Formats: sequence, C-alpha cells, structure tokens
Amino acid sequence: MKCIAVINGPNLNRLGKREPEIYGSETLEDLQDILGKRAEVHNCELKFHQSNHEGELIDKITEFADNGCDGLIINPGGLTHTSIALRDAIAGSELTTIEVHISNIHQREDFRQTSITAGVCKGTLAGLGLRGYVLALDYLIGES
Ligand code: CA2
Repeated sequence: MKCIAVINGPNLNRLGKREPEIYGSETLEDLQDILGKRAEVHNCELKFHQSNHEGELIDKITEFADNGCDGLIINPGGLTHTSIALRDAIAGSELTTIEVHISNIHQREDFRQTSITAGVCKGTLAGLGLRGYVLALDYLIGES
C-alpha cells in the first residue's frame, strides 16, 4: 500500500476561521476528510500533520521518509518564503514532493513571490484552493 504524507505549516490550523476571502471557508479538518476519502478509494495510506513549529515540521518530514512514505504534499505556509532548513529537510528526505499553496502567491505581496522550498519539489500548485491538494494527491498516487 502506498503511503502519502500531507504536511501543513504555520497558521494553517486557522483555515476556514479567518480570511475566507483569501483561503476559503473550509477547515483543515475538511481537508483531511476530503483527502482521506480519496486516499481510501485508491487504497493509499494518508499521514496528515500540521504544526506551527519549524523544527517539528522538519522532524516529521524525516520521520515520514524513514518510515516508508512514498510521497509528500507540503504547504509550508509562511516558511515557504524564509526557511532554508525546511528546504534542506525536503531535499534530504528524497520524497517525491509537491508544494501546494491555497492562494496564488504570485498574485500577492512581493515577499510571497519567492519560494525557497519549491526548487527541491517535483512541482508546485498555487491558487487552486484545497483542490490543489487533491490534484497533488492524484499525481502522487499515480507516480510514486
Ligand atoms: O496560500 C497558501 O497556502 C500560503 O502557503 C498560506 C500561508 C502564507 O503565508 C503563504 O504565503 C501562502 C499562510 C497561512 C495562514 O493561513 C491562515 C488561514 C486562515 C486564517 C489565518 C491564517
């Protein structure tokens, strides 16, 4: 059975509770539900994790990689634009990784235009809302 990890970074636990005009009204629990159902249909195991702490995210990436996960979907939140350490963890994990952003970071403030982490990912989806995670999951199910 394939195993795909889904990791969400800082503040994404607030999804659906604030700024719905940017991030929509669905919650992180809704996302877990949607992805969980899709994974089940494809006989795929899903590991879901959110943290507001950079070090914890790094530890989780390593843990998922060491414990046999085949692919990673990550929304690093604000760490996308700042974290070399997270980039190193993704690269070091050797997991096929898709970076997802709910909003289109390229249409937003200048400081969101650069992703430090995207360069070590297989691909990036931005601006498609929660659908981006579903598309990433479909890709990884077919790929890894
Ligand atoms: O568009 C995305 O998915 C982002 O990764 C979300 C991050 C932001 O820093 C990135 O530039 C783009 C922020 C996540 C904050 O999420 C909230 C959601 C609802 C309420 C408050 C924060």
